Amino acid sequence: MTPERTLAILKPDCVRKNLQGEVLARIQRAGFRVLGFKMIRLSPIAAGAFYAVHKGKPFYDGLVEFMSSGPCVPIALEKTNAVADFRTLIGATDPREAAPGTIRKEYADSKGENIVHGSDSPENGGIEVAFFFAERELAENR
Ligand code: IDP
Ligand code: MG
Repeated sequence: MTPERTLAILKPDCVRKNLQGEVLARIQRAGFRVLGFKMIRLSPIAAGAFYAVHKGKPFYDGLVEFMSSGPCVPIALEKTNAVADFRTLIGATDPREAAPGTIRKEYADSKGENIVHGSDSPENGGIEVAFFFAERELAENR
């Protein structure tokens, strides 16, 4: 089966808590291959564009403010069934509802500040990886 791509983002709360290494280690131990990662600070415009699908929802402005509040770490990942397996690894959006042992359950404080992003479909996995990475930044890993 062809490996699938998904985009993870270690969100600003993850970076502020110095959990980047710990969370990435868990991702790697779960069998994901890291194709690329970088640390950047999103502008409010870039954060708003990335989460454009949520525009108009009550949490949108807070989400944009949070995601642009400090550096974050986008990570391009590859694995068979990457999108679904990654969402299983991170758990439900709200850490209170996340299964025991998931990354959000263990590290997240709230539904808004929930440590990590994961793509929601294989199609969006490809689109979101391309939002942060040029193909030539990933090609060396193949
Ligand atoms: P997901 O990250 O689990 O895919 P989405 O529904 O796509 O969840 O929402 C995107 C992000 O927006 C969430 O990860 C979280 O940071 C934030 N968010 C979603 N729903 C709420 C909410 O009800 N209150 C506060 N923030 C929210
Ligand atoms: Mg989502």
